[in-house]
Amino acid sequence: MPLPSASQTPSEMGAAGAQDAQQVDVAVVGAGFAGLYLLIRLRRAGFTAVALDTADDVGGTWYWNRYPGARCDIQTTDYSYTFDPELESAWHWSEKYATQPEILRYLGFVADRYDLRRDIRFGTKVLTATWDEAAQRWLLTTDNGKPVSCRYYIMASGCLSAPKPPEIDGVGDFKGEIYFTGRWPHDGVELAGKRVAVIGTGSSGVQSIPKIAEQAARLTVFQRTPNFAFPAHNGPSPADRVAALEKDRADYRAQARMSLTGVPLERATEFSWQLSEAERRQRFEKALAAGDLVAMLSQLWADQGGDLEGNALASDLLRERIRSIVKDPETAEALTPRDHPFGSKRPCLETDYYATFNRPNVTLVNLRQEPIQAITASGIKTDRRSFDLDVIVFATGFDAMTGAITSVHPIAGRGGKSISDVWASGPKTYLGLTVAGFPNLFMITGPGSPSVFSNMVVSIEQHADWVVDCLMAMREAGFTAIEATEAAQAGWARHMADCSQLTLHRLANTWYTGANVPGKAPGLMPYPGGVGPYRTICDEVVSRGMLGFTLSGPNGAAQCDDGEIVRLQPDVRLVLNMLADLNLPPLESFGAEGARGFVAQFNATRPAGRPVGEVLDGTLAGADGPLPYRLYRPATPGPHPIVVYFHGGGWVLGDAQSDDPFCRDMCRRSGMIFVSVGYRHAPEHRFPAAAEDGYAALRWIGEHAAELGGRPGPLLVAGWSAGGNIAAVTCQLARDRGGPSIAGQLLVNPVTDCTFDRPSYVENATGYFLTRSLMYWFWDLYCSPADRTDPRASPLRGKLEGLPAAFVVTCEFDPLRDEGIAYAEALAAAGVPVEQLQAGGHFHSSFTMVDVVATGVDGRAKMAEALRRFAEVEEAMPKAAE
Ligand code: NA7
Repeated sequence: MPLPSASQTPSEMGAAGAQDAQQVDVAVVGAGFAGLYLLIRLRRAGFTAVALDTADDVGGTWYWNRYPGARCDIQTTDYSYTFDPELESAWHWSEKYATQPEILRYLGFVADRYDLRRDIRFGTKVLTATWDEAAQRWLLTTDNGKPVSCRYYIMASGCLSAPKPPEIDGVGDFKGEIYFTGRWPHDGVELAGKRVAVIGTGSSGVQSIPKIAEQAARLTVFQRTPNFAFPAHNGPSPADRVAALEKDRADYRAQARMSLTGVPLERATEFSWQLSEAERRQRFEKALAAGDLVAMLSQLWADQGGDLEGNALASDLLRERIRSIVKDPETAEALTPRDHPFGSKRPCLETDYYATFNRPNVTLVNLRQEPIQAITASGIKTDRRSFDLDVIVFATGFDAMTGAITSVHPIAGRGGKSISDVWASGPKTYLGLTVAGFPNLFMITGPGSPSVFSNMVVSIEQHADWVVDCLMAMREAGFTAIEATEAAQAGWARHMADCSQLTLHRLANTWYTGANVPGKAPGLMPYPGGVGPYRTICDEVVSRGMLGFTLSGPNGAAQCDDGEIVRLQPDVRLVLNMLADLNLPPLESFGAEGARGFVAQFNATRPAGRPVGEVLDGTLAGADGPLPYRLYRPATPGPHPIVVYFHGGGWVLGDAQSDDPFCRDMCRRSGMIFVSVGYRHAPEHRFPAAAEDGYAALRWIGEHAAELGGRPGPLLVAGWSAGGNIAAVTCQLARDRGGPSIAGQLLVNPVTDCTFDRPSYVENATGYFLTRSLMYWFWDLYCSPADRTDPRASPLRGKLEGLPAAFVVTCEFDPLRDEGIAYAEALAAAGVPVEQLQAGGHFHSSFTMVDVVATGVDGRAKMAEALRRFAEVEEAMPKAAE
């Protein structure tokens, strides 16, 4: 079959090629886990299908990666198809972690059991894929046999299928043997008595190095970046895991599908600071003994994956283990990862990896200290020495995710657009499944889907099910083309970016972010929001009428529900879904006492806040008697600036305890004393009690600043929600009543006005926890309608000139959003220096739910910076508190 010439239009190519093409409904590239399952599903759904693979048998990644020691590092209980219980009982894995040959046998067994080989064209490379607009079909040219004309084209080409080129000068000069772990010869390699080099210490290097060391006369390992690795403890599958699976297989699989990683392990919920050092070590030892990636990545403490301090505790324990095994201190140090947080780069499971460096025939070369200059005829030359070699093994990895699509063959979509061009600045996808401009093209575990952040088999089954269900629904409805919209795709990119804030992946150079391939556009490629949440999002796309897709068919049939599937921050979405599932009665229906009890009960279930230098409770003079306060002092040497803080709760609820995590966090971040004031509540004390208490507290704190450990000079004022209202009012009163002097005000989601008709009140009236009717109730309890226009209730109606500089925070999904923005704008119009943070995807409680809404971190960091600017604090905060 001749290649299409560049001058041919897609339609011409389609018309010419299509004549003698193999006609199918669906063509699939790849005959690994994904391709095989797709064939099963497509066939059962009544579609004609063909799979094409360059290999001469099934297996995909397990066909190619045959290097010594190659194994899966997800346990076999979980790394199996789950779609057919009979298949599960027909196959028995021999070990906890299956070897490459056993996995290949399994896939062969599956291919035979479902008679799949008859629909697979082995030894066939697809050369081009071109969308034929007129025919509304894809035309594939191949290097072996007929072209293929298909309605739908599915890339089941994996994530790590395109090996990276060597990237080192002189490879062609080497007179010895060269091998790539990802393309290992099928009949093995004789290494006995040879001088062998391995370049690369990712999973392939870590697995193969101990095996190669056993065979080779000499092994020299060339390491650029050490990885975190811990023992696999391979052997029989652990009894508890097998028992859990066998007790209720369906339930076990269902839990896996809704878990974050595709493996149903409970994640740690306690934060590192809630555990003693001994408890932390005990957890670490338990995870170490489990020999399980998912356990080590998720079962130590809740803050291990997203917080640098929590992560450092885990990283240190792993580093300590390396020193305990490797005898030569210099080698141990070279093997110790120090340039990335644990988990931000793919950790490895090892079997005798570190111990291998104690062998007399093994040498580690640290390329950070002596880079490779060139490969020569006789071996490898670094800038310090030369190594004579018989064999060089490249374990240098893959052009991951995008490479597995773009390097298969050129793909030309609508208007001849090439997918490589469209992705030149990084992959753009909708759900990691589809790409705008490429109708009827699907990717299984593509960039933008959980893929390599998950148990691949679970993700593959979910994707294949979603795609085939989609094709069936289209057939039913008479549609023949489907394409993601640009808006949906852009929304997915934003959601991906939001999710990645919850991880530390941005702090490492890895193949997850494209950093391993010179010149590749940087950006996190796998979806980091978790398998379960991702599945619910895909399902929601369907239940909302294929949101974000254009569907079309013959006779002008068309449908497009455009939009973004996730507009909330990922953790806000989870919190709101959880609250919706609880189906709680409205807070206002409890009455004031009942609502206070409910909030207290809720607060009791929250984890203890993060430690600060000191927390002490005291009493200050309010407007009409003593008031409690709670003071948070930073651990740094004082005196510190003082922030007078007012908690939220609609003037009715809340106390120091309710806003305790926020105060602790802000105290740590700003390096300032926070004094949380227990002002009087309505309905027992109606307007203006809270406002007057706020001002009285400010005065008292100003007068006692030195005793409290405060720095001489102006105070700062802050508050959230109704507390933001009191903070704003307090600033106005301080200006009008002769002090004390205030350096700046931080208003977080403040109540500023008594009007309820701004758009945010309408758009966010229900569904975002703080409802419009709850706000009505708060206002009714606090303030009679006649008093509401008083600036002490509605500061937006007051005089704004001469107020302290302000930082005003508003959230997109908050009824109070627009009055907060209105206040910021009015302050600016009155000549007050104002900065705004309009937080997209957040709700009213995002910033104060410190322990739950981790995406609030960035906002709180900005608030702390603003406070420090107001107070003219110049010295940098210690790193750990950032
Ligand atoms: P990885 O994890 O990408 O590892 C590749 C290794 O090769 C890694 O240590 C790289 O160092 C090193 N490397 C890459 N290019 C070079 C050059 N030019 N010079 C020296 N060293 C280099 O691939 P694997 O095959 O081990 O594992 C892939 C995945 O398969 C694994 O994560 C599991 O998901 C299964 P670097 O870290 O880039 O400095």
